[in-house]
Amino acid sequence: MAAQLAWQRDERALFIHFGVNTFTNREWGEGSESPAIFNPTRLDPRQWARVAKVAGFRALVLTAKHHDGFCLWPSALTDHTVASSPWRDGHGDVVREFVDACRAEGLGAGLYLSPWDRHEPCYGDSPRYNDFYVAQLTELLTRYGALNEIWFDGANGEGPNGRRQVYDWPRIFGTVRRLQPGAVMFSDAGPDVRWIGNERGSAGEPNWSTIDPAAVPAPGADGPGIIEALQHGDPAGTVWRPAEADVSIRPGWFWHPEEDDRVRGVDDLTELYFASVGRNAKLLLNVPPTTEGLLHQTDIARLTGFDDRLQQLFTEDLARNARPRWRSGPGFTGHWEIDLGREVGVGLASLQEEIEGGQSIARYRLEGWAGGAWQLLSRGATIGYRRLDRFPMARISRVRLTIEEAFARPLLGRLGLYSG
Ligand code: FUL
Repeated sequence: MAAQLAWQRDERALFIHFGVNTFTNREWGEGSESPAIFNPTRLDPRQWARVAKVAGFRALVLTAKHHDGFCLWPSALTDHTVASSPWRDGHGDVVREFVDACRAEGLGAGLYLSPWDRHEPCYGDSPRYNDFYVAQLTELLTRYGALNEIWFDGANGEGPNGRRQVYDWPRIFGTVRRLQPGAVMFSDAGPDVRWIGNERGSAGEPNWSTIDPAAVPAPGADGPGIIEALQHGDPAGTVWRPAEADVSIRPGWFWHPEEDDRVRGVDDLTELYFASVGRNAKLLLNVPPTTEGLLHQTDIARLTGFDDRLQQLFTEDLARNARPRWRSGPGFTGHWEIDLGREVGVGLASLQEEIEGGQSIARYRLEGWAGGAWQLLSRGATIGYRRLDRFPMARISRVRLTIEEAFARPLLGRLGLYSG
């Protein structure tokens, strides 16, 4: 589906965790927080979106409601919302400002609506809460124009009545598909894009964008083999469900002043990029606003430094003007060879399959022609949308990408070479 391809090509999105937890300095609210505590002094989603834009992020996802049940928009279904807060005298709508800001910067806008709700009394009374949840979702899907991602969290605790909520996922997913056909839906169980299986920003090796839908039956499902299935996908899987790696720039998801000196540095963020985007996943990096409602200066500096580093690494593609020639071997094996026309020093390769045609490469090796012989630069399993390999600098005049195993005829998207 076109939305999945566009979503993956965005490569980097910013996750924005903001809500009552920002003001209580907690990670998970109880649901009993008073809306009176929600009062950002300088809230400015334009700042979030501008920072995202200058730092090379192409979309943002906001926690419209976290597990505490507090809504960042004036939902008609509960009074546990911004309308009951002192912020903008109860006339504000963070979701509106967020979506408008994303649009103004030309970025995708996504929303997270926690299924688990520790405030709502009907939570756990399954049919009633499903109605409530779908109605809240409908507000978000119909009031704010086109959204590009809807994020369903897997955390699912017990309701006040001690019963566990049984979600009507087909109805929930169907509502999104009907009202926002251009949005991708994220959860452990897709249906469009899947969780990578950890919150460390690290994709599996191999990482297939296809998966067996029965391996992860519902969001929040746990059991043997689920994390493995999320990490690696499955070459025999019947659905296309590329992975998203969500990770925070700080130890927590929400802003905590005591973590202001524990913000990931540029090297660390660059490693995250290699471990996520460089292994066929999308990076969803969380950067939480402060009680002012602004991103912190340290986080901003790290984000722009991170983007500068990537620009620096990927400025000059040494294989830019070269044409790969394919030579097929038995079955779906074969190799592409590129004559670089001169000797260049390379230490980094970007390999891409043409994912409109799916993903088929299961094992490859990359070699460079150096001193009259082929020298191994890197080898790996899957490529998919993108695979980034770093290796000791080699001076080469030709490069050869050999497909040792594939499940269908491989289609090369791009092969980029950089000094690294
Ligand atoms: C988890 C939640 O419990 C965390 O608070 C956070 O929102 C993270 C992205 O997902 O399941």
